[in-house]
Amino acid sequence: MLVLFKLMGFLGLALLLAACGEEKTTESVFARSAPTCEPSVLEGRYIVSWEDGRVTLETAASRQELIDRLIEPQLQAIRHVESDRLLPGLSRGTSLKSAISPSVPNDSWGLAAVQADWAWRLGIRGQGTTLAVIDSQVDIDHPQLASRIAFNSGEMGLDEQGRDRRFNQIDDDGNGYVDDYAGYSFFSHEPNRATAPDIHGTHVAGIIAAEHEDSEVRDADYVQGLAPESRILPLAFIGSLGGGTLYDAIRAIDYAVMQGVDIINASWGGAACSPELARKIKDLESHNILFVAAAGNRGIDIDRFPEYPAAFNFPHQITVGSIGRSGLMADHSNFGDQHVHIFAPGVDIFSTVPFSGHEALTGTSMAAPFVSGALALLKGHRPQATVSQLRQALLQSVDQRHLYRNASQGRLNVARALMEIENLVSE
Ligand SMILES: [Ca+2]
Ligand SMILES: [Ca+2]
Repeated sequence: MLVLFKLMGFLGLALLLAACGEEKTTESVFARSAPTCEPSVLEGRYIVSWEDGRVTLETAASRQELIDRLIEPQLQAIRHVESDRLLPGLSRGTSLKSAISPSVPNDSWGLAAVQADWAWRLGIRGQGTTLAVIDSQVDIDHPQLASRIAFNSGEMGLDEQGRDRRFNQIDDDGNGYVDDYAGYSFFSHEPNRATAPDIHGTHVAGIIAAEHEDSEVRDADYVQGLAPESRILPLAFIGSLGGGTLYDAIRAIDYAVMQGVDIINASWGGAACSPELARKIKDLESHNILFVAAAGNRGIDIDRFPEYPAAFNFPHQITVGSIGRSGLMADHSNFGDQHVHIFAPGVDIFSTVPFSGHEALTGTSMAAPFVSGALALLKGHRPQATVSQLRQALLQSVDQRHLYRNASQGRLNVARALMEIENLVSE
């Protein structure tokens, strides 16, 4: 609670005032934000949070015009208002393919380091779990991902006119989204519009769920997902700007809740600027959804220099930093004795990329999906486990070989985490 109030104090005094029953005014509904947030403001775009729970995007020529036209007449119906912003996303992983010998294309040191095959040998593969990858566009046609997508049956097959429901521009299942047969792309900001699959989201999805090939004869470029029988719900909001908008991130989170996912992977982040984003992520706990965030790639202590969502520190959140092949923390990785919870492999990680490709990338964006995949294994093994039991099993079973600067002082170990969840939750 203390963290929440600190956060609210920093992000949105208006929220706190409203909660204390102060008179609402056309000025008090505006969330205050730190000066560091100002550069990310998208001019003329406002996120309006209504008392009935809706969140809408409103455009206005100026703040005064918004007040006169919308806020003043409907003041009692409005909870608060904030500027839409650009969430910069994490610096994109560096492609290292050229630095790695083509003769060892599927180097999977990360999977070995977390002892993933211990789970697979027991048949524990993430069955029955769904993970939202809120990121850039996932390549849903990648041969190692196509079977792992959480397709929406209500937007599949033929409609009454014999047209393919996937592309008929009709919301066939009436869930408010047209043709959302394979997740959805949330691009409300025209310059950010993306249509082609992107390397970042595709790589993250593959670390979690890339299908395993049973054949002894494998493609040279074969990778293995940590939870190869889990399903990925691709929710794209990071586009050509190299980031995404706050409003689109909020809508993607809402969609993930609507579809009842088990885990959200958030390999993105930036400045602390939004009370509404904090509220949405906080609310995930009541839906029994785990929120996994990348710690960030600036090599800094986020206890002192917080980045968000990494540093929200909600009880259903796990923030992940990176280790390299040596087992030591990677130079790029953010850390924090309170706000980072665990480390996982995040250097030279091979995974899927668009158009049937595979590449090695580096960053906490790669470490977070290791933890998401591990949670899918635990959840698949003990479907009745609560969010707090899953988180506890993961964080109590870490390898503490080095003096890691995170709350568990450890790094991911899948084998030990599985033993831990068996201790916590009986069959
Ligand atoms: Ca629909
Ligand atoms: Ca349709």
